[in-house]
Amino acid sequence: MTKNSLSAAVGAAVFALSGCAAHSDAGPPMSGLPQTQDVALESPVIDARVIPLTIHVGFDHGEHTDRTFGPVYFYSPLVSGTAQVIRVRTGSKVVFVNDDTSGIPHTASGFGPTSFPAQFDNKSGMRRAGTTINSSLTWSTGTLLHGQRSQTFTIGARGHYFFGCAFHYTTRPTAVNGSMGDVIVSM
Ligand SMILES: [Cu+2]
Repeated sequence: MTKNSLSAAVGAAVFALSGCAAHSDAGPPMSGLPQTQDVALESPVIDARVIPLTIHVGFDHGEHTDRTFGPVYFYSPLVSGTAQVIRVRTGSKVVFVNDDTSGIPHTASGFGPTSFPAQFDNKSGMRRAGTTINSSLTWSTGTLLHGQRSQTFTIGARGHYFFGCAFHYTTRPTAVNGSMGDVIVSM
């Protein structure tokens, strides 16, 4: 095919596509648009029942105000980028890794299913405990030094589980206080 006949073919394809798009305008009006905005505001549900999900821990992730849970800090399923509420399928497996570029130690420690507590109230804190993320106040990664990975946790029954860092959780996170807490949603 010569260059000219190729561009002619591409032109025809573009014309066909735009004809298609014009035709679909007659269908349900803009049904995709609000859905797309919802996904952007609430983190997507991740299925990690077969391959464990890495949850990255560090100040690099900053603050994010979740539509359902409000401000959360410093935990993310993304290597870089903003903090997120972790939404996963029930039975998923997760591993926390401290890859904070500042080199500071952190933990992820459960606060139960009700709300962020007024102060850190996990029973294990800097000691590694448990392998299930559930409504207890006992599961914890223990202290994760820079580069360390936690034990593998299995996500328990449907619900939402608040958690935070034994070193950097001060009180309920607000958009400005930098209190290191987040939520795992099992769904
Ligand atoms: Cu911390």
